[in-house]
Amino acid sequence: MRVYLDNNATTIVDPKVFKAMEPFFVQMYGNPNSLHQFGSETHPALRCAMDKLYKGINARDEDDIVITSCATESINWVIKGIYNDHILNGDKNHIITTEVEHPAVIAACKFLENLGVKVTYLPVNEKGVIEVNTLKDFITDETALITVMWANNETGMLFPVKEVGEICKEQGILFHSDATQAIGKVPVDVQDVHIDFMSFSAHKFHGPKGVGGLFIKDGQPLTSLFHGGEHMGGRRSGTLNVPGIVGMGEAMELAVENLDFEKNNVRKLRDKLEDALLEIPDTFVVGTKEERTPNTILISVKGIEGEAMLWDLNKNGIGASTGSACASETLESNPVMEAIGAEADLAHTALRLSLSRFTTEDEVDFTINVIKDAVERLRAISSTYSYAPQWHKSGL
Ligand code: C6P
Repeated sequence: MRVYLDNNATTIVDPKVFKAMEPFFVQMYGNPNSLHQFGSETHPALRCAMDKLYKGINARDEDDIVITSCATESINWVIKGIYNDHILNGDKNHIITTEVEHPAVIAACKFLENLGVKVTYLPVNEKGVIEVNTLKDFITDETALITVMWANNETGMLFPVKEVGEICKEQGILFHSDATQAIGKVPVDVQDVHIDFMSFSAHKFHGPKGVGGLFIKDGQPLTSLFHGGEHMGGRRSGTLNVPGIVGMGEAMELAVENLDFEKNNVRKLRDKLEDALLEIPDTFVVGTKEERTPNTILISVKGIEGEAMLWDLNKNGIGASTGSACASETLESNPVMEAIGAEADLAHTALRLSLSRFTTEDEVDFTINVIKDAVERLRAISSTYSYAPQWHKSGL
């Protein structure tokens, strides 16, 4: 059996999405900006996809969405664009974000720090989320941007974006949220939450890789990263990725249609897996089930290095991760576990299991058995666990 439990890294393309994309590779391959029929025959599908996208997040209209290549691009665009428009060319010099953002946010903020921008990285509580009161304490007259993720990629924890949006509105601060892990898992409504910018990537919700988007409220100005032609109204130059956009539109529509399925069915399987794993002594999961996206578990299994567990799972055909795919090539400890205050050796024991609407109960049952066997075997040879039985009694 092959079991894919790394859906926060990427997801399978829904066959319906693939089918919608197919005609735009070898039949309707024209450049939409060309004046001949090869180009213009792609227009209806592009318009339809843009409609599905803006409706999926309840934006005002398609002009509020700019297609990019991925969330990383969208995030870099917002952060560097605001630097250009409001910090370099204004009187503000401060950005607030969190310690547990995706590397795309953290690295873009570090880049700006090197250029002299002040950045506050908000700490998180033991559940891995920020406290709104702490955020208020750090706001100054110089704060140009607050960037807080909608859902964390490692823990699945949902962030208080509605409250953050209200604070930003009251104080006249721009608000960006990285919703990459929220779309398709929980409702994302840009009119319900006061939000100026929101980033997303199609491949996280069963769309293709290499295409994403940036929601820009009321199409407000944001200096472009990519200069060139007049694509996307001149905001993001580069020939349109027609199959990608069509696929992302289809994936968005399906994601919204499947939200109840996520909330009920995916969550039921996730909870079954989590409850079974928590029966193993000396395990803990970050954050409560209710406050997380329905598909994610970040579990610590004391005494077992995450990489050793992954190796064992992989041998049995199960794909999982120790955390963000962007950081997992290095054997560093899980940064979110560190941010919640876990000891370094515990932060090395993180295992991220992320399900999708394609995960089956048989796969979950198989995974439970494999993990239980692996824990028994690996703990028996673990120098930190088998020789330190007192861990059983101690808490975190
Ligand atoms: N996180 C993970 O394993 P791209 O790669 O640009 O499509 O998405 C970047 C990104 C941005 N924000 C969040 C919250 C994300 O989770 C990701 C992608 C993957 O957690 C790959 S590093």
